[in-house]
Amino acid sequence: MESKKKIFGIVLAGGEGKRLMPLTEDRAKPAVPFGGHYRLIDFALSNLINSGLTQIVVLTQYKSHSLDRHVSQTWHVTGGLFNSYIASVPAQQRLGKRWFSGSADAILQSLNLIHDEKPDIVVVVGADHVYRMDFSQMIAAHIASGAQATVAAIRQPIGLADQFGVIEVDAASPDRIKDFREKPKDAVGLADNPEEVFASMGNYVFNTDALIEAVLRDGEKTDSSHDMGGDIIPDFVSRGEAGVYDLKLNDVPGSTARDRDYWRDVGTIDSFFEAHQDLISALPVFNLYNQQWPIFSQQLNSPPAKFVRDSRGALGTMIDSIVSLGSVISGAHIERSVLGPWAAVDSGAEVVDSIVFERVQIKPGAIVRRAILDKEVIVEAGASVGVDRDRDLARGFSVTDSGITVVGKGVHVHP
Ligand code: ADQ
Repeated sequence: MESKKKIFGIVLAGGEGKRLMPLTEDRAKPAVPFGGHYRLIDFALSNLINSGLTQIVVLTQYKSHSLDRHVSQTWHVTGGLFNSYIASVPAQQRLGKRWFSGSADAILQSLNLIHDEKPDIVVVVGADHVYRMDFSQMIAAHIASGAQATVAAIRQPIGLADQFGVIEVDAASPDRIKDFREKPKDAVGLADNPEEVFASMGNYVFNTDALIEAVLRDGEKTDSSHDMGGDIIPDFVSRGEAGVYDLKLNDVPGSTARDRDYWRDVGTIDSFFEAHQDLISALPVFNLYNQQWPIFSQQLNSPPAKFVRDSRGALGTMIDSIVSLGSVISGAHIERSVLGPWAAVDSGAEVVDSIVFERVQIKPGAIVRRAILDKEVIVEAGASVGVDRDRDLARGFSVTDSGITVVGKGVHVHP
């Protein structure tokens, strides 16, 4: 980390996450549980803390209660560092009685936080991705390049181009952005691989004055959607001031050949599901056990997970799965699944290819396959989820085209 530069972190956490419904029914997308006891925002915050940032604000607005609680309970900076904090800042309505209209407006409405700290550099990151990244390396590259704004980027399949900001670079100066288009429908693939595009990760490094000027300029525009990717970055590109930082260059301590460059946008139920699959094999694609770059989260004051025979002495089995603290699995079969805290899975029940959140109960003989069960769902004895698509739909559960059933918070599933 450039020790002489003062760095300020902003986490954009106001996203609604409509495509993750019903998991975002009453929580903001960054507060959606992930990988057992984590929340999505823990990945961005862990990366910033591990990168050495000590002043970080989390801008929230949409259904922010559970997010604010998570940030304040989990992310209080300890260790006596002078003026270190991670603060959750709900929409302040400083510029009139309105919510943030877009991510750039969220920064505009929060400029007082930047003015208070007078940083040299502001790092702005999204809150809904699963990845490891050392921002100190990106900041060093930003400073060396002389750009006013630097966008982190990664190669993605061209079929996903309409979900991302797509970056074009000049072969002559590969760390400069020549063209940037937000979510184009007609993206052209890269010269060396037409099946891929260079996509913005939604993480940016700015020189402070340039960021302030850009959001003020944008705030004046009546034809802007006040979006970082849609408006602010294209503005820097049009001025020839935008650089790009390839995640490939990022060497996170303790990362393996498998999970170097790992980055998943978990914006849909399918991608959320797949990212969980990346955690659970013996050689995981994303390694939660890298102690040199820990992913922090709330440390639950809970008993350990326990696996026991059922009351009649029948054995259970568990393979390729994650089970969180407080869970009790008795005589059940768990396979390729992720169980959140305080899961209770009873005799003869089967949980396969599934994700269950906190305090889910799966009673004797119940079957859960290719399903996501939100907090406090109870699957009654002998009931099934994810076995009969039409029946799941008829019971009001959502089922994706790929056949993943999602059961909302607190629902009781009957046989
Ligand atoms: P999207 O994720 O579609 O694309 P957006 O919906 O603005 O863009 O969300 C970006 C981040 O800002 C998220 O973390 C979200 O929670 C947060 N956010 C959104 N609106 C907000 C608001 N009003 N207040 C506070 N926070 C808000 C972005 C970029 C693309 C890039 C993808 C990568 O625009 O260029 O490719 O991220 O996933």
